[in-house]
Amino acid sequence: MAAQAAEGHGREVVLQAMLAAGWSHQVASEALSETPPPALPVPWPASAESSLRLDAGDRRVDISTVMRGPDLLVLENLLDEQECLALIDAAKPRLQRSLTVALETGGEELHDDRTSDGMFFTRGENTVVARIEARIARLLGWPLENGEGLQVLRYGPGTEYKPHYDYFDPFEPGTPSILARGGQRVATVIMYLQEPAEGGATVFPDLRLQVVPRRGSAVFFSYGMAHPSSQTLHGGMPVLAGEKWIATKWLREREFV
Ligand code: PD2
Ligand code: ZN
Repeated sequence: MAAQAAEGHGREVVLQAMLAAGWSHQVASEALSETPPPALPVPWPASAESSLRLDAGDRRVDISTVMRGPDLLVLENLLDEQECLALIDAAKPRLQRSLTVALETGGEELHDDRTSDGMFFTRGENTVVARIEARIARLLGWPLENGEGLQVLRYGPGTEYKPHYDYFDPFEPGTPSILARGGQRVATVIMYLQEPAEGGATVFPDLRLQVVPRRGSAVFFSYGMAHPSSQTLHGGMPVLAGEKWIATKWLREREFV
């Protein structure tokens, strides 16, 4: 059942198979939502638990916080100020009200849970984007090709991103078409390009953790299981004053096409 779900079969298909095998409807649907899919390999820098800094190729990145289970790092100086400003400048003319993935169809839709403006760069779109992507790949030991294009978001006062999981729900009917482009998401890197005057922390409610959105720093976390037991529920708290800008890199199991 979990294997079928991981392959992206719709919940309905798996449910029908269980009913045909003699499960009662109630027991089958409860089991479906409770069974975690198999754990996937995830990125993790080998020396993260012993080093103060990580080699990211063209620079050394400072580690300020390490968590295991769920696996999470807070990184300082992942980006320099010029890189943050360059991403903001290049993104600004292309911002649109953010869409979220519509899991029922695999398309995108406007959603009140996410009130920021955003855009996507394609992978390697300009020299700054390419440099940052190479840095993340080196730092995490995860193939550059497995990354989605960088997303940039701008949050003005009063805007937020309500808590959610970044993986795709294996039982939603739109998931198979999303997974066809590189498999599941297995990790997220949220980079802070501009800090707001007030508010805007990234919150992990299950961990009772808030990461302060400091320019140039980042939070990395992984989720080998596309299931709430990953404890990777996270959200962007409302910005109370000023503007918060972030860039997000989502990493897939395989090459993202
Ligand atoms: O802006 C954030 O703090 C935030 C919170 C939750 C960003 C994302 N998720 C994301 O880009 O997935
Ligand atoms: Zn997120």
